[in-house]
Amino acid sequence: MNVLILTGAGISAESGIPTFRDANGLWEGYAFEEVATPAAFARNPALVQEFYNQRRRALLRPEIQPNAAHVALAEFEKRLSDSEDDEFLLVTQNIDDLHERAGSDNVLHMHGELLKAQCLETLECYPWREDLDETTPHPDDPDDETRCGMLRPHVVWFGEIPIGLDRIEKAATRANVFIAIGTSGLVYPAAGIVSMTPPSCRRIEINMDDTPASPSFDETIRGRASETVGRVLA
Ligand code: BJW
Repeated sequence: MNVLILTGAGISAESGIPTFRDANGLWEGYAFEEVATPAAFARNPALVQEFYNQRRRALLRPEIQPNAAHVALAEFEKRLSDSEDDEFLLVTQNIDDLHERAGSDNVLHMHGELLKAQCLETLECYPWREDLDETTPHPDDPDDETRCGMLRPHVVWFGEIPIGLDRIEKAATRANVFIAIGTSGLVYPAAGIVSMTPPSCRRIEINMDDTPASPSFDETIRGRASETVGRVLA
């Protein structure tokens, strides 16, 4: 069995990480679309860095932990890995590390990772848990203050190409089962993955509400991810 999972902000909502498009999707008065673009970073890097600094600090708070849905996915992957014939890929749009903390191994972060920083010059990525700003020294050259401002959060902004698209397309075209969990189906190309799966694939959407992508699925399961994912994967 080839299983492809796509997760979005809804799976981490019950762990205390806010979704993007809820009733008040504002940060300090800014719509997140205003701070999640390369143009915003070019215009006001300090503002954009602070947006991600706050989210990084929040992610590292001890009370933010994987929930039952993250755990159910990790346990399902372990069960599948007992058979050599099975393939499993967990594609997440989330930049948190809750899937890894729950024990998932085969995770592809198509929109990047909050706990990594990227050098603007070399595009090299580094594990990163601290605040970033224009004065952050480069990790390869920590004493050289002249190289300040060369690091950005390792995230995919609007207009940038998501990570791992070839691998995602390959997994989608081979999938027997595709499950999208807690994603609004509004942001492309993630929202188009369901249409890459073959007609024989069983497509399941798990969400609290209907989404624009719902008609593309064979089954739509309504409810909280923490209560539904384990049941679907049992
Ligand atoms: C629960 C729950 C619970 C709540 N249980 N469920 C016009 C038409 C089509 C496309 C475009 C267009 N104009 C521009 C574009 C392209 C653009 C795009 O899609 N824009 C749309 C908004 C219109 N896309 C891009 O720019 C992408 N790049 C691109 O297209 O490159 C060109 C290219 C691609 C491919 C080949 C060649 C060229 C890049 C997109 C990058 C998105 N980046 C962000 C920010 C990442 C960093 C950060 O986190 O700050 O990614 S935006 C933001 O949205 C974030 C998320 O990953 C992404 C998706 O959001 P998600 O996860 O779906 O969250 P929500 O909040 O929207 O929904 C939560 C859902 O959970 C809801 O449905 C709830 O009901 C549910 N839920 N609690 C279960 N407990």
